[in-house]
Amino acid sequence: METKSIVRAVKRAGIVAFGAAMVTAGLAAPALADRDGVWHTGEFAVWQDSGFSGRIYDRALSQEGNYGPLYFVNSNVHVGDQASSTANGRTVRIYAYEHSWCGGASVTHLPYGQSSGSVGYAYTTLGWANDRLSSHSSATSC
Ligand SMILES: [Ca+2]
Repeated sequence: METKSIVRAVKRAGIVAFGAAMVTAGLAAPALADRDGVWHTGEFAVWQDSGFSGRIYDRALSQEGNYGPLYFVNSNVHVGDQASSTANGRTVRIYAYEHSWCGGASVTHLPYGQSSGSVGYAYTTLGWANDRLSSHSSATSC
């Protein structure tokens, strides 16, 4: 518990540092607003419906180990096994998993804006993973 809190604090600090670096470089800072119902640069988001529509869960974390207890923003609908489209606004590769805690098969999301062949940073439909995603991480384990 304590370790997870520290990890989260470190990740938040990293996000702030990233924003400050962008401002310093003279680039637009990401309009980051965690779980405000709008996907922003820096956030990994899942939508309940395909085409990036319907309820959303937008979060500036590289890892959510268990979608089970999470709710889409401003709703009483759980995120687990409900996602139909996804987008990675983070600067790291994110894997979205079939099961909680990085279990089962995964869908690779390249860093924001990147694509290579059939692999991209965003998916308007999820194919086999439709209504089956339960966690995500920048690592291959949670
Ligand atoms: Ca947001």
